[in-house]
Amino acid sequence: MSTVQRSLVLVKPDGVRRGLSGEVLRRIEAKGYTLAAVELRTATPELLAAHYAEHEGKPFYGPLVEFMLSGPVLAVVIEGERCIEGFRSLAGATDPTKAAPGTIRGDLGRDWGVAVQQNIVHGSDSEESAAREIGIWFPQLA
Ligand code: RTP
Ligand code: MG
Repeated sequence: MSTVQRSLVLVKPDGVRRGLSGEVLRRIEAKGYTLAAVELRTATPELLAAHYAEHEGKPFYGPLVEFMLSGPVLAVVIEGERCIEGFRSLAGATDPTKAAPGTIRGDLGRDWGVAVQQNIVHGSDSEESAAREIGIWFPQLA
């Protein structure tokens, strides 16, 4: 049975700064997902407050928002059967030190000794999150 999904992927400021945007897109396309939207964006505090609402109040929230404002992000909507779970597999574990080799975070990320995990990418974690996040970043697609 077909369960085509869309997921919001962000190449975070560390990934863009390190020139990894193309590598992330390459892995998404090599996996077989299609790109429904790709746009280099500068986040705003309002946009990040909406995007990271679930993390408000956690110790890493302030540093996370500051990090996400430190440079442009590549905002991407991907499409394909079960692509939400599929991209989370491509991304690997949140902590790039523990992420498995073969994943984006495992191959390209490391601990930089900073206050928050800089882990190159974000990917929606459920259909509900994907719909919410696509509505925040690409209201015209929602
Ligand atoms: P994402 O939302 O970025 O796809 O990553 P995730 O689901 O694997 O991680 P999540 O728990 O949603 O956390 C969001 C982002 O916050 C940063 N973080 N740092 N203790 C820490 O240093 C810490 N914990 C979370 C990471 O950038 C993580 O991706
Ligand atoms: Mg998350």
